Amino acid sequence: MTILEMKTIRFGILLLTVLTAVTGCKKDETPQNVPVDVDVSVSFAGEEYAKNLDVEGVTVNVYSASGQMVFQGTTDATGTIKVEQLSPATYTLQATKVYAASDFNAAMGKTEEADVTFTTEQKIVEVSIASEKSFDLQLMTGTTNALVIKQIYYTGSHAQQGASFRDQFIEIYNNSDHVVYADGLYIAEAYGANNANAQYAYQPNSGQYDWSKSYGMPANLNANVDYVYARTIIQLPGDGEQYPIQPGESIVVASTAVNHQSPYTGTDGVTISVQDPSLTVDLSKADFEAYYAPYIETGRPLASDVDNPTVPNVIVHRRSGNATDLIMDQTGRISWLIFNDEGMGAVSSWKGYDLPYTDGRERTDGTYIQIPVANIIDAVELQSSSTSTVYPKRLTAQQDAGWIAANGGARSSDAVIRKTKDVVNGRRVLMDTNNSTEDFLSIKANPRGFAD
Ligand SMILES: [Ca+2]
Ligand SMILES: [Ca+2]
Ligand SMILES: [Ca+2]
Repeated sequence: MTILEMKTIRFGILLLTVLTAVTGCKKDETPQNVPVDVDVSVSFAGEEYAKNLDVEGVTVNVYSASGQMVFQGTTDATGTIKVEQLSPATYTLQATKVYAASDFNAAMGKTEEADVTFTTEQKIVEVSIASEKSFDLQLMTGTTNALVIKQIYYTGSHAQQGASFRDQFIEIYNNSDHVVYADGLYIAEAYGANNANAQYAYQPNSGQYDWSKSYGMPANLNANVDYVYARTIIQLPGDGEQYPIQPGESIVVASTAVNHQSPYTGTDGVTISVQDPSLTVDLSKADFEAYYAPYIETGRPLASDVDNPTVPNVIVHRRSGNATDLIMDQTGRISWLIFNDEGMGAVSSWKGYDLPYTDGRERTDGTYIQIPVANIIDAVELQSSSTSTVYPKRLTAQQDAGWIAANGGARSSDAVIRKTKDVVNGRRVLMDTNNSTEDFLSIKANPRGFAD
């Protein structure tokens, strides 16, 4: 719509309103249909953005109830725009700002390769002479969904005194006010480079693999921005409505669903026990567990990988190398995500690619499955520790602008967990600004616990 058209429409609305007001009003009646001016303000969700990014020049769109854009403009230095002469009605407000990667990186000290888009929710508002006259919109990267990764216990516990990698788990939380089904949910690791090696091609800013150079990668795909690449892929079972998660409740997916604090018998008949039970956790009441033995065609299943008959097993689509259980990288150099297969068909039919060898060698074994960003529900970028070198990110700012690390590092009994943002009618709403540096903190692993 051109400005002239918009002006014409606005004039039309105004004229109609004036006519209605003139013909419909009795002497001492308040005119209900006179146009009103409203202020729309934007702010960035998350302190890091609020501190470093400018609220000026953000595009604000106003749509009618039927979805027609009735106004578009950009915010001033205070992040506000006045929308004048809106006729009383229901409107939808939304704001957008796109940063070129170089601008975003300069302002934020980041290593993004592609444009970073911020959007707000579509806020539905009633505008009338009696209504609120100012509205706030929060700018965020990427999307937020009902299900979020709440806790990742990837470090495990002390190799001798604790349970090493055996007690690892991922907890997934329903952050919404309605029931969500866990059935069919996928969990995967986002794989990537940690060090540069002349064998492979890398992206210039992030230092991450340049997957567009992988053998057989279609040239029309935005291989580094629109996809992530995974080795481990597991899926929760269920027929669609078998595993409801209530609002404010979570599910725990255990590597092995036993009480790791007590001795148990391994599949080889040998007792597995820990010297210091306080270092580990009880996962006997987990909702799901990874039981890898049925998937191991060659080699020996792991003795500690027992099958708790009361805890349903996940479907294992891809194992990391020859992994004999769901064993997460205890140093945290692998990030984790949950996703669905909407519009894609079962993950078993998805394409995989190998690393981008600079010599262009043919590799058709599809080691790393290509997961569309559009199918990602939530993702968390992990690093090896909160102080040392930051490894190249696997996720763009549209999934996770930051990263988080468990304080104690590998085998420390520490987990990363999402902070609580709000408590609404007793239900905790966890923080999800798609920046895990701000959304997460480190605690001693505590299945179904909360950070704060
Ligand atoms: Ca297991
Ligand atoms: Ca089981
Ligand atoms: Ca998120």
